[in-house]
Amino acid sequence: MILQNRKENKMKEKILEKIKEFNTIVISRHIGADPDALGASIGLKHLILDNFPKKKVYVIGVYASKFKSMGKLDNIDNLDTSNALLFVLDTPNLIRIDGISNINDFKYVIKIDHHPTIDKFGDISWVDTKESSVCQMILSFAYDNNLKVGKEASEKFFTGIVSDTGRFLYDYTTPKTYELVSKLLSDHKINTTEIFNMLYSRSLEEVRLQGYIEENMTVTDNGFAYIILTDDIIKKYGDDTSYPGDIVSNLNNIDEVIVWSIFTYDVKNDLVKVNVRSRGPVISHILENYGGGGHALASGVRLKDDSKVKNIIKDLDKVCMEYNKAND
Ligand SMILES: [Mn+2]
Repeated sequence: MILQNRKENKMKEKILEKIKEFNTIVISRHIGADPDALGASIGLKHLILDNFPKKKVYVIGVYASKFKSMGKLDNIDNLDTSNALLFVLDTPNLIRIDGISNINDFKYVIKIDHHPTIDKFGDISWVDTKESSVCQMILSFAYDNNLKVGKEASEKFFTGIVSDTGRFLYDYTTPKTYELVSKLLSDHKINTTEIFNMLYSRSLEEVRLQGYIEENMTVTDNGFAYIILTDDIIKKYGDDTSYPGDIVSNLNNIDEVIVWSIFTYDVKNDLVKVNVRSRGPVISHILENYGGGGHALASGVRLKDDSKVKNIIKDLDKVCMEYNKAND
């Protein structure tokens, strides 16, 4: 443990050195931005500028209208990146980096992530699957290096930690998480109510879609629950294919269910989105087999068509069966 910490502290020192060394810094994160990815990127930008106001820092990627209040994103179309430092946050594989076609266009790359590694990349790669969120990692980086963490950066980090821990529910919420958040809230008067409203207020359509799912999902004898949302259903409940991605986390804590999944036909983007959660069996490897991935207990994949849907259902049900057998 002490060795692990020593290694981590070295890494944090080295990351700070690189921030000091480069004048142009670009920050990216995974496609389909979520509050941790956005909070970490925008928070890191504020953190760098709070401490090194002369640096040029850009946060890139596709804008997420749902989280627009978290801050503006930048455009680097005309930026010469050959002497720039690139941060890739919260992204385990190259293909999911938002807004960057080739990381080799940058002089130096730092990866910071808490997903299991899929692609090894980065001149520095700080990956720790025990961390609740990348926001938590960057916050501890800031405190350990005695950096000034301003109010805006603190708000972003708080938002990401709250969101990725499911409001301190998931088991990688550790004493360290509470310690960091406690310091953060002591240092700044943060309007947590506003942040919780932004994260958790939902449209009536989305809530009704959740009702439809709860009413109509199939639950197998092995404890696997799933539903397939066709285009008709999506249209009936507001025509927004991002809803299932939020809803899936709310189906937790059902006695009869240990793994659950939503398959969503996204006709506009011509794909089938698969969101999977578990409160027992590890499911990430199954989704990796189909080209997706994520965390051990929270994973997903985007399929080009529905030809693999039946196989995924079969594989997930089998994982549940084996898990039940092993834990009988
Ligand atoms: Mn994350």
